[in-house]
Amino acid sequence: MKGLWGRALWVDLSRGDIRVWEYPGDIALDFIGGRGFAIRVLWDYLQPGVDPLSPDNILVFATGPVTSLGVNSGKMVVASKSPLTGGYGDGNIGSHFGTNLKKAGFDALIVTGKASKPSYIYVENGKAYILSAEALWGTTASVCESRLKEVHSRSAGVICIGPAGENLVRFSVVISQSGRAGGRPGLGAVMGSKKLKAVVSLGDMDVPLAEPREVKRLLAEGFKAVKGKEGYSFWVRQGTMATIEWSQAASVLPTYNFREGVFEFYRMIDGYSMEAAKVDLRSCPICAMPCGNVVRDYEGILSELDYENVAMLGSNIGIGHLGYVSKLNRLADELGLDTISLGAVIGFAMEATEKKLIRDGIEWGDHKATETLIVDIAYRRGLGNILADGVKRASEKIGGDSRGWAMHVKGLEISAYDCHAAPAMALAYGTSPIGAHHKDAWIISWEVKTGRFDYSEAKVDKLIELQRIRGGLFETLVACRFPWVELGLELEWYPRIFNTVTGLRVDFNYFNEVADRIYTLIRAFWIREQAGNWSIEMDIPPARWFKEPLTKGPIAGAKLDYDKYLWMLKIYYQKRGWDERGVPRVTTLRKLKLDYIIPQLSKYITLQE
Ligand code: PTT
Ligand code: SF4
Repeated sequence: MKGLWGRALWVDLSRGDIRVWEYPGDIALDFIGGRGFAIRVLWDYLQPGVDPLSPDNILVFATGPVTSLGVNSGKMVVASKSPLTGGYGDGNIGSHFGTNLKKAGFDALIVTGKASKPSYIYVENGKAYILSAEALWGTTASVCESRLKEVHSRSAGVICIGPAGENLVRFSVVISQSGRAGGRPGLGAVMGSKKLKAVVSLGDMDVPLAEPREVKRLLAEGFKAVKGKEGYSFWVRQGTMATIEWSQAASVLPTYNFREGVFEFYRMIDGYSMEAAKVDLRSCPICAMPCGNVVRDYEGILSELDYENVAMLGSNIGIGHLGYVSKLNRLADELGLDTISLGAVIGFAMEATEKKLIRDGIEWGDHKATETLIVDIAYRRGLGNILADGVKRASEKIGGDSRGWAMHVKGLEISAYDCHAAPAMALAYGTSPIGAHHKDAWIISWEVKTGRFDYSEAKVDKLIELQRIRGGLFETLVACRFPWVELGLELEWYPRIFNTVTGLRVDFNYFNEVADRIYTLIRAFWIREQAGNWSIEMDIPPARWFKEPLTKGPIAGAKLDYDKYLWMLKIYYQKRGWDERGVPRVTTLRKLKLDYIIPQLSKYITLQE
């Protein structure tokens, strides 16, 4: 397939071995790239049941056929077995590392083993090296990146971990460009466990394209279309930060550990407050609609804000001051912690303090104590050490009734949308392939518009449609979904660019089938890695949303209905061709050309026809 090199770099850090893998063409045809490539590699090559923090875990950085070409295609997928959830974990990060890796002649970098001392991998035009990172170990993300750029080139792309990844915090992320983060399910810790401080790339090779002139024309057309969209100027003013105001109006802004959906001080942290403080606008590489809003925190230091970061480190923990929130966000970026999980574990600790389940805890809204706690999490000290393992494990240690308000699904903390009155969004969290993340189906905006209190088959259909587009198309191409989601770039543009890049002639049926194959293989991976201990409970959000109604705002009294949620979940399984336990059926595996996994999957669970 054109648009891909058909080559990946395979680096074994234990043996110091680097080899070029010319991977079989059917991987590209059946899985395209990005997330598809990653799950195929993990299923085929990961030894079942490995400890995610052991040398045997596999870490994949994967681009796709459109990565590095233009119109928001400076993205890549990072994936591994997650130390937070024990299942499949991935993230999507905008970084010059991805574009340079592709231009260096590789579609992906696969890392196994563990280095004997801190190391980093440097890739440049067809070659790769394992180099010492002893002088970088212990540095924060921005210091690490700038030192590596001084050594290699200002144009080099760098992805690195901060102290949290080194200390194996289970929700540590990988960081790039000081404000791009990826791999919520602890992929920073996977790097740390391999003593891999960073990956660096530099490349200037052009990947062969099927119709180069038409690609150029379409990219120019897409670029112009994005710039001409009605919402463009507001988007570059506020980006994802506009969502604070929307979430408050819709009563879905996570507040006080997802007890409520409205926050009394939301105005102090919304998009307009951000605009007043904004000093810069950054972006991922080759972006047509930049959204990296940079402000100064209360100490005058730069911090790049997004909706999720501000909601989880603001309203969810009772902090209504943008300068304070910005400092917490900056700490997360420097230390390499996922802001969503961080806000969730801190909110959990504040509620546990209020309920006297922990002594010497932390009060709601105490920003100074929160700063200290964040550093303690990154360095695994005291209460921070308990929280560093994520909210699920923390609730198992703390006990009481905390399981019901430990806000996660499958071990991944819930991102910033409250679901007391959003059953389809709750189902999106329940069935997301990495745990409770919104990226595969941000169905909540459609749901609030079309009837938020309904439980219906139409909602399940919409959910699957979104999962196919967002979790399939965008995660395999690999490109930022915002031109389509936020500005309404026509979805049809994507198959057009894909066809001219690759030389294939496909339509949405092809992309939907690839997406379904990926979803089903990821599900099989979860079941295999749980050694068959799979249950429908894994797809159910926390009890809080079913048992404790909202007490504030225009929809006070709202809560989810458990039986109706289960009803929608069962319909979801049927539509995916999975049985009533959520396990893929043999017929589905065959239909999706996944026959070859049947013998192995059957060892872990009885498969139904
Ligand atoms: C993403 C998750 C998100 S989703 C946010 S804000 W968002 C948080 N950002 C963090 C951060 O910042 N620092 C930090 N230390 N932790 C953070 N954790 C949270 O991580 C991101 C954008 C955003 S901003 C979103 S929605 C879109 N996500 C895309 C996606 O998933 N796929 C895709 N094809 N396109 C996307 N475009 C948008 O990209 P994860 P980024 Mg991120 C500082 O990685 O693991 O997927 O978690 O990648 O380059 O920062 O861009 O309101
Ligand atoms: Fe990155 Fe935002 Fe541009 Fe998407 S819209 S590529 S997240 S800067």
